[in-house]
Amino acid sequence: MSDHETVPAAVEHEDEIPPDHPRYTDLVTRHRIERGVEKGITHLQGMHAEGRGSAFDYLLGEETTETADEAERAAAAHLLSADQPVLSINGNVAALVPGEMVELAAAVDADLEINLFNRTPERIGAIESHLREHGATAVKGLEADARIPNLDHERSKVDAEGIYSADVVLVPLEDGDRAEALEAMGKTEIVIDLNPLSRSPQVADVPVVDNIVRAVPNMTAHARALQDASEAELEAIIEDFDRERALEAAESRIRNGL
Ligand code: PTJ
Repeated sequence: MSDHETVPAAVEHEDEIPPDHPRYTDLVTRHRIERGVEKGITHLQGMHAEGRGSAFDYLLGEETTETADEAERAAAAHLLSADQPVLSINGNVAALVPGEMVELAAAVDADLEINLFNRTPERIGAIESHLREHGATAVKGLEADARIPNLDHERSKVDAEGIYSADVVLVPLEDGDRAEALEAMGKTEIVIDLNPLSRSPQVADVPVVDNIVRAVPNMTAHARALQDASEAELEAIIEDFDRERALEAAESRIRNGL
């Protein structure tokens, strides 16, 4: 019997998923996305995104690789040395790691901004409440009083005091067009995406090819460890990170298991 055939048929709460199940993380992730859809947080397309991510994660060995860990440390260094860092939240991110994003924002003194591909007032409201239930005290992205240049209307909406004016942005599971448009605005972009061939990690200053459920807590751990680092130390970590090598290493792991 394969691992997939041992999946419990119906799970009401994620506590019912046995932690010793070989597919535990994948089951929890799927469950959170399903609940996210039910609560109006996650778009139905988020299920497709999750399925794609899950397949890449399987091929990556469902672990944080050495180069992903280096990327997560470089991401923490960028966020700590930023003037105005912003962490972007979409429907998948809110369903999968709401509390973890709040913790990362606190560790690097960043703002949280809801930034949706399929933007509706109902989803914005549901995600805001969800983030507040997980400890957020301030959430941007409700006003959307600025526009990212060269993107069509709904997808371009951001806060003037948030992503629009940020110098460093973390955009997990981001749409390729928007990642390119943010890059064209001159922002330092950190992208979390399990597909190294996707346009978003391809244009990122720091592509993090890892599952967001592992990547975000690990970035927070790095940020806490670097809390007292000097600007020069942070700069050295940023300079040492090689984005091309990180993308190549992830692709090689997926294609060849190396
Ligand atoms: O909530 P919205 O309206 O903003 O929409 C969000 C989605 C994710 C539906 C939207 O941005 C979208 O359609 O994204 P894509 O183009 O499907 O890209 C999502 C990327 O995230 C894909 O490359 C997946 O491989 C990757 N991905 C999915 N799940 C994870 C992931 N990467 C890291 N961790 C995951 N758990």
